Amino acid sequence: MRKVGIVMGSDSDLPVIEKAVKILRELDVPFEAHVYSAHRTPEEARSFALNARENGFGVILAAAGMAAHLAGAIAANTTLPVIGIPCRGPALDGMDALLSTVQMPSGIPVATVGVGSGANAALLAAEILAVEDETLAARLADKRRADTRAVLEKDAGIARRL
Ligand code: RP5
Repeated sequence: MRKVGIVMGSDSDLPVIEKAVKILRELDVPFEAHVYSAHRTPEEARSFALNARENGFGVILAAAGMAAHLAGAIAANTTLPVIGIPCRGPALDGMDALLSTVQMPSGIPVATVGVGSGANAALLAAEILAVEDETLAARLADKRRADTRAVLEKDAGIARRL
């Protein structure tokens, strides 16, 4: 199976990435994580993206906050699918990163999830890899069923409590 590449702009984005890693581990999806910044280490970010396909990656998650150019900068240098995760910063509650990540010019797409949505980013990455992987598709279906059961248990719990 191809790997999920995870790039974060700073180690301060780690709490968001940990949500993604938890899901990838649950689904047994291989991944590799790096701290590369579009602004502070532009050469490393570029080189990672340029070599990602030949290095065995199938999809890339890019998490960044503030003027979040990381996902776009990665997408500019690969035709692998890139999923942007806007992270909350000290001002504007993540709206700055959300708009910076989602508003890509035509020709260079970034599939953007919600602010801080590491879990959905990982699920989307797994769904992309599962297009050609029946075993992973079955694991995703099992997870959906387990998540559904968990909500129905909460429903029953609420009925008992009220
Ligand atoms: C962005 O700036 C990073 O992705 C992070 O969300 C934000 C703040 O970075 P630090 O100052 O915490 O390193 O590039």
